[in-house]
Amino acid sequence: TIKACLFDLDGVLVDTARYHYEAWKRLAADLGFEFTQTDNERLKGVSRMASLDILLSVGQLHKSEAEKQELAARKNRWYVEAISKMGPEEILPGALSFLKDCRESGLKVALGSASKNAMTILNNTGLTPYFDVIIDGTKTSSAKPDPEVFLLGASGLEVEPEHCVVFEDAEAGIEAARRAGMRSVGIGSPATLGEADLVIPSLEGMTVTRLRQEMPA
Ligand code: B16
Ligand code: MG
Repeated sequence: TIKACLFDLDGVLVDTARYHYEAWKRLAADLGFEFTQTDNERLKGVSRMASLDILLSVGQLHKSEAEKQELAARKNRWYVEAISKMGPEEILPGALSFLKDCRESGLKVALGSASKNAMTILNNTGLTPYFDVIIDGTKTSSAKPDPEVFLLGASGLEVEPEHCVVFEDAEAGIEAARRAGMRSVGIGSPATLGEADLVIPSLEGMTVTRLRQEMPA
């Protein structure tokens, strides 16, 4: 039986990937190289410092730890500036009605995001009240594919992992769910999310009834 749903934020409930991309691209331009949309795919679901390491490898640059801290902070200032202007219209199609359906159906709801900026995004879009438990990048020490973020979510909800379903757009997140002993729904393409128990293009049209029908027991 399904008793709880755990949601990733970026790419599942809101489309913040484009703000991350704009900020990383601007940082790369400051450093004198181009960072493409394709390069950016590799940053999905990855933590801020790991993202910076990938970006620097694309530019074939080596930086000291202190320089890296400064570069990450610079990118984050631009990103925070962008998300501070977000509103409820930036919630992805189907996300709000599915969250409401979960609550009305008596399922518990948690957030499991790698982002340290999750609270700003949830508050600006009005999504905060839909969550019983919020686990974000300020509460975890290991990044996805480590299962920590989802295990903390499940224990906060007091639901066993076998009764939890994770919604994720990143391969690392699907792997984290599997390692947590949870079932998963991939949001995106089966080509990258094939390891998920169910793959759907978006939350549009998703309901608790449909989830119960399509999710293997
Ligand atoms: P921040 P998620 C992740 O959020 C993003 O997908 C990833 O691109 C980002 O680098 C990471 O959060 C850290 O974000 O710099 O705001 O702490 O998909 O796990 O909700
Ligand atoms: Mg994501």
